[in-house]
Amino acid sequence: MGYKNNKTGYRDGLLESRAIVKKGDYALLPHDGLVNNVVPGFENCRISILASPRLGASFSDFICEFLPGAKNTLGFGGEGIETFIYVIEGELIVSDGKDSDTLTSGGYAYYPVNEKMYFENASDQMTEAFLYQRQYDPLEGHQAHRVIGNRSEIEPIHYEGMEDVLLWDLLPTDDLGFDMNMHILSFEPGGSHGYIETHYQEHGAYLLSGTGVYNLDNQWVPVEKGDYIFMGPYVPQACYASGRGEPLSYVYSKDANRNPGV
Ligand code: UGY
Ligand code: MN
Repeated sequence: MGYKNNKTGYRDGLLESRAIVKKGDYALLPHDGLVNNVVPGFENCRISILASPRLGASFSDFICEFLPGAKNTLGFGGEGIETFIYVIEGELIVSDGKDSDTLTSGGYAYYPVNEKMYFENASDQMTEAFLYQRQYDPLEGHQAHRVIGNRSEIEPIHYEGMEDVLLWDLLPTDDLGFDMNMHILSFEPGGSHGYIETHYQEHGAYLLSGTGVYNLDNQWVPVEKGDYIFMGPYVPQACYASGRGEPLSYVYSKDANRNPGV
């Protein structure tokens, strides 16, 4: 059920959901519970707000379907804000108002603080994309810069030495100008984390494919493609991939390169 698969209205059985919301700690937002929001600037789009400060996140995430002719001429991001977009499927023109890049499936763009992103879907098909925005945390003597890329151009690494778990780092990992990174983790069926992580950083993860079980604060919950997971600071986390053939993979953000302060 839900707007993402156009199954709304009367249903035969009981209302039920896999959603879990523990504000500030973690949340699982299954795809069938997402609702279509209005976000100023996004025209001809079906957009759903995922994590936000209201959930306890230091960032906001969105999943957006840009219908043919969709655009954003108001701009996404801007003063004090850094932005990121990952195209899951379709084609999207991303620009700063002058220079533009056409992103296709697996394509992404990071714009540093104060640079607005503008969008246009000039194709005749729907484009689905995952978006992120966050207040940039500056560090004296260092600056982030614009990054345009595609997952297919990056050689993934075996995550912590495991053959069946691959990691793509979408942004530079050796530049302190970046206060966050975006990654893709992909687990073949049967693959898993090597341990249950507990760490300072937050994540917002959108599941691109597969099925599995995710450990959130030591509860194992089933997850699948199209679900969204928010993991707040220190929340215990790990997953096992299940299913047949298709890896469990997700694109996710992680704050980085800053002193937590006292
Ligand atoms: O980068 C990470 O912390 C990642 N391994 N976390 C996660 O997948 N939940
Ligand atoms: Mn983690």
